[in-house]
Amino acid sequence: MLSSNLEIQWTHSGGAYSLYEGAGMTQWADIPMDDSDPAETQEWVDSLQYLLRDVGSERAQFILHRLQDEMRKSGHNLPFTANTAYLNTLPAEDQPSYPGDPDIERRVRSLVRWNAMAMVVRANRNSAGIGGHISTFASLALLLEMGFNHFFHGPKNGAPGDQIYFQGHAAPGVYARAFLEGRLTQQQLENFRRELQSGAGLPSYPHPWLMPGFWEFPTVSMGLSPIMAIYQARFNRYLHHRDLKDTAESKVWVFLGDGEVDEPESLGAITLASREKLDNLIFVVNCNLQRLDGPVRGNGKIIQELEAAFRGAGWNVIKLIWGTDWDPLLAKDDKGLLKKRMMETVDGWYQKYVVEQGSFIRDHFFGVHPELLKMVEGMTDDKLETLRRGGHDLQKVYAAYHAAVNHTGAPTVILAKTIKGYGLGEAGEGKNITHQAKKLNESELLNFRTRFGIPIGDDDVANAPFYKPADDSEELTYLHERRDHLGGFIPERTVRAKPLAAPQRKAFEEFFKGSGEREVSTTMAFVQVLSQLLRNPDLSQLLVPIIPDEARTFGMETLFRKYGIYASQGQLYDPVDMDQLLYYREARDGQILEEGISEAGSMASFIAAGTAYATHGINTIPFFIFYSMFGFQRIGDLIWAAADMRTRGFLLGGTSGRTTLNGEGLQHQDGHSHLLATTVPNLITYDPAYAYELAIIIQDGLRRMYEEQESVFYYITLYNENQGMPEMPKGVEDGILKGLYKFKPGADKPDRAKAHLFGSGSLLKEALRAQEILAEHYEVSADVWSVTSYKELRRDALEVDRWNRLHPTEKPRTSYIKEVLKDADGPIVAVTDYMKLVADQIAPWVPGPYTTLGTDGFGRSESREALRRFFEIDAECIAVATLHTLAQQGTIPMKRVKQAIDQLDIDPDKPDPLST
Ligand SMILES: Cc1ncc(C[n+]2csc(CCOP(=O)(O)OP(=O)(O)O)c2C)c(N)n1
Ligand SMILES: [Mg+2]
Repeated sequence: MLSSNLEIQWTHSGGAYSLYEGAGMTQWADIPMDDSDPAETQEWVDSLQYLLRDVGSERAQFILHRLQDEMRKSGHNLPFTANTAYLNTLPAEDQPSYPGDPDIERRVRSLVRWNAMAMVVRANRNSAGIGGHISTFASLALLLEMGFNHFFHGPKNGAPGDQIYFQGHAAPGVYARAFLEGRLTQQQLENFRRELQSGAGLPSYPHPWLMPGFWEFPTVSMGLSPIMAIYQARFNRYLHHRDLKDTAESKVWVFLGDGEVDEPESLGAITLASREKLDNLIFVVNCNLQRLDGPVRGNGKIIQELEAAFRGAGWNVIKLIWGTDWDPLLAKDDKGLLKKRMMETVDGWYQKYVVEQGSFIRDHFFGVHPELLKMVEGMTDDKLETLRRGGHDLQKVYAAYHAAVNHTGAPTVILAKTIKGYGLGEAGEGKNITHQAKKLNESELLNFRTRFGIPIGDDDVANAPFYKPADDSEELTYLHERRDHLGGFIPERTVRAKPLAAPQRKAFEEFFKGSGEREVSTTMAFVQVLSQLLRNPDLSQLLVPIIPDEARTFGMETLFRKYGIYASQGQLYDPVDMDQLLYYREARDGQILEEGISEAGSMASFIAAGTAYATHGINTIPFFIFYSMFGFQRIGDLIWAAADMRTRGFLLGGTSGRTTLNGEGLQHQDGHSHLLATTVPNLITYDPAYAYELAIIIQDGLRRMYEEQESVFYYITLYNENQGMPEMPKGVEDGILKGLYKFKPGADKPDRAKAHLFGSGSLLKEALRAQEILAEHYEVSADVWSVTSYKELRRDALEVDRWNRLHPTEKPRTSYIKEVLKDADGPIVAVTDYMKLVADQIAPWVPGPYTTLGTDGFGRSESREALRRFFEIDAECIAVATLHTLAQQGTIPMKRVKQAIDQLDIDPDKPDPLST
């Protein structure tokens, strides 16, 4: 037994501490502690120790497995633990020899550290409050530099290259390295966080939008990079299995914070990675035990918690906790006292050891047991203070990475224990404030300089100057040699795919003719457009349909059989519907990504597919169709990341419209995704009513994104209401794309009052019915317009206004909306199945009175008809709104409106949908 019941008291100058070790023998796992026969227990323990000592660990493992088997066979449960001891996973004796030059690498790393720190310090001196982070990279420096020197592969000479997701707040370290590599100028570093300065600056974090030749992945919104990376690794497999690209040698590395794992997205998809056996994926969790405010798990151990989660999910877990300094101590630890102490100490204490002196560590950590004290009696306090953690130990980090890249059959996570603000000393190393440390005073700079041996003289240090050695120095020569060897600089974003010719408009002629007697929805029309593209020999292979378990809702099961659902293992069973034409066919080369119920995962797949033009030089074209309600409001941040990343492709918001999706009620009925979509600058949004509009929009989207290579992507809403699709009127293509065109003029009768009705999507139908009501009963001639995109109309009008404002003496330009409505006399009433604000977007440019009708308020489970009356957007309400606007103008008397309300059977005292 390692210890008996025991409570140890010891004192320290700072006060008294006590440690309760718990009852009974040392526990690694949660097992019952009543030992009814200690002598017998000891026999078993002795046998095991004999095996370990005299035969070997493999034999011991075999015996334990056999015993477990026996238990299971006899129908008994086993105590479960997903944890191993709080030790390095890789035994010290199995470490591979180090292939690099530790000394030069240390010098390079030190320079990167210095420049990264100087970048933040200088930025904050020049511009108080500009911010920046020193301590994250300080903890990560070796973990990244090891990758740069030995593991990260660039895409040189046709190699697929690796994809590296850098911890966002460590960006200064990545810039500092690129500075040494000669890829960034001193002026850029000087203008860190000052992007608008002349000579260019640098964005705070990785943003491909802002540095399209440098950053590949936006990683700073915590939790997104792990999920994006998992699906990136899976997409690499997809490309491989579909023979689109050989990605066998490509690895995806993700560097994330230990605090970051609290974001649900961080761990939310880890079972996909193990299920898919993604051994091309490596997570490195920078376990510096701190987040922004304080410890990540002060009362526990984040590494143990993550080990259990990842092991439970089937990952290969490599714990990298202790540096080489600890190996001799552990070798002496026959009784397991040190291991026990390591295990029982919580992270809050480990953080404290960083800021305390060696004497404290001796008293507090080793002082709990005389034998532990004895173990370190030959070591000075200084030595105890600098006992290294795994993530700061060259040999150990190399061994972990080496094991990770060679592991097969499962993804790997490396849980690397580090120190936040490593090297900052008094300026914040390990302190709770370290995340916010932006400035170092003179003595702190001096200490940093000395600790890392930066060749800057005492007189200069206070300025925190950048330092770059001569191009032919040993350091830079080494650095370049390593990157050359590994395939070029990283990160580097290059658009490798060639422009792809989009199909001509005439290829979509079938959609221009109308559906005749047949009633179809725009969702069905979309599936037909997609099917047609899938038959196009030039595009077919590149299309990536993505669905989160809603294919049947959208009528896409028709694609299952022909194109197959991607499944890396193929189909290991006979599907229940195999005898049917449209059976659920899974295949290794399946084209459809059926992602299960994960909009976040589907979006991550969309991003991987929509950026493959850069990442892999292949123009894959994703079409991600989802319930529009579960798009922007659920995964809006991933959509924002997609925008930043210059993702191309089509997002399709199915079952859209607060009244068109009837029956489903409050949580499903979307009346605002178009509003949220408006916030994404490079997203082109459309709300089409008819099949021909949809076809024109998709054709143009393909042209703009893949032929013209514009950095835009599309959001198109689709409805599930069937209707006869009309033939495309002549000459409307341009209007469809610009956002507005006249669909059906009213009767040309000069004696009648004139009005204009704007309708979008399914509500265009109601506008057309209102046109009839107004003509038949109220002598109003209304033109009906289809508004396909309020966002596009507004974008154009804003651009024109701005140009006119900044060019006051030149001939003013006219916005499309003003141009197209210049002869539109009479009021305009707009109706949408979205909130009124969607239509209100264009109010400043609309001539004359403008009334908007929309679906503000919570949805209801009801029929379409009842819902449209409830939200006051049906034809009758449109007619009343039109008459009211005409009456406000003085064109007709108010009492006519009152009559209409009665005649059209509208209850004037009905509840207001906005507040009920
Ligand atoms: C989604 C999101 N929420 C909050 C933040 C703000 N934030 C930036 S760094 C940070 C703490 C990070 O801690 P950790 O993940 O442990 O990384 P470390 O800096 O310790 O390496 C927080 C909360 C963010 N970037 N993203
Ligand atoms: Mg942390």
